[in-house]
Amino acid sequence: MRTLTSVLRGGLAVALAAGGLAVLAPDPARAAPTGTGWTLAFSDEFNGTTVDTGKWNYRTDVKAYSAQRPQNVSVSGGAMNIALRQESYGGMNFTGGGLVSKQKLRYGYYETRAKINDGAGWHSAFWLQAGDGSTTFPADQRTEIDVFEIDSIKPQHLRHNVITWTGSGQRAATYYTSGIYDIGFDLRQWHTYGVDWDERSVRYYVDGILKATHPYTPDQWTHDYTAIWLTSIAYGTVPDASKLPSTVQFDYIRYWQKNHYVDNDGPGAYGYTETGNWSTSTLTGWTRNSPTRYATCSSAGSTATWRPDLRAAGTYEVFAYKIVASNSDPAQRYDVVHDGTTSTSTLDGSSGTSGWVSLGTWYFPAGTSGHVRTTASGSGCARADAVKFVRV
Ligand SMILES: [Ca+2]
Ligand SMILES: [Ca+2]
Repeated sequence: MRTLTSVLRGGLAVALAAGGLAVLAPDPARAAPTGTGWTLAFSDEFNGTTVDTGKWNYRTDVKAYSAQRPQNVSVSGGAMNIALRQESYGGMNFTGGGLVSKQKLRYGYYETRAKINDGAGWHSAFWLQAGDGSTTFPADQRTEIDVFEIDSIKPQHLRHNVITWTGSGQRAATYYTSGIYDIGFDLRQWHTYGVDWDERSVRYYVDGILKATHPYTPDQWTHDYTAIWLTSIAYGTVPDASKLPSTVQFDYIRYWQKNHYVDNDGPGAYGYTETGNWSTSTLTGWTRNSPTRYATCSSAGSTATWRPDLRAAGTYEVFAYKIVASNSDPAQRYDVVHDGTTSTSTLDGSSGTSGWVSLGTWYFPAGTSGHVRTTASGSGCARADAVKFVRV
């Protein structure tokens, strides 16, 4: 068997076996993203022999010039491979495919290493959005972050975007794009694509180099949870059938988390509990689509507790989201428990501006021992929304 071995940047050996698919050598040590405090929280190295259907849905929609099929997705040779075919299926003459993570994630650093096909007509992407792969227009579609979009007709060109939606294919106003640009090298070779997404901005990296930055200002300020999409479809121009079948490959997907949020709804609400009497308020908090809560006014002692599961020990600055109203508790107590010690502060909810308020910076062990508890003073309406632990 003819085997061609070459060494790419980073020292990763690649053997190209007869038959065309690159067979990757064992991955080098995982490099964490720039800066401190990152913890790997989700990954698939695609080093097995089957798709891990515990982690992934298949993209199965019909769009543009292709239908997407699970049969086109395989894991072998150290990579996830999407076969691009000329075949009649789903009313189309071409088929593509891809994977969509079942777990929805939010802020952090996401990275893949990918290699697009040779031949015009295919749109490959590493992107973040709600959905299970059956449609790109799910009802809960809000934030779309395109870490890369590459149309194979121009294999040196790509684009990075933040697009917002109100659901089911209806666009919202916010749209940021790098525009399609020439990156100066061939994207049919392996390259690394990363995105650092936080509550204010989205930064895109190719081979570790910052290529574009966009604000993150979702129209509904939803602080969205999104799935990871690794996909390729026939799009833009009818595929060049002389180049088919072909393959798009992804070496791995890795997600690192640094900061921890606990809101009082949604997937992040795992760590939120209450005692006493609380009701849902009409006032807006950190996330417009998430409720805020208030304790029975002028009744002392109701508590709300936010308890994140910190993935890594370290120093975190702790913030509470203060909601200002004239009848809010002017002396709402906050106890932060950090490594067995309690630090107490008092916030005046009846004055100032709604927003994040720092409670202090401390060392926390990993796990769920660290937490924030607020207690109503009884002199106004204590309010509870979200807290965050920001790694410093
Ligand atoms: Ca791999
Ligand atoms: Ca909330």
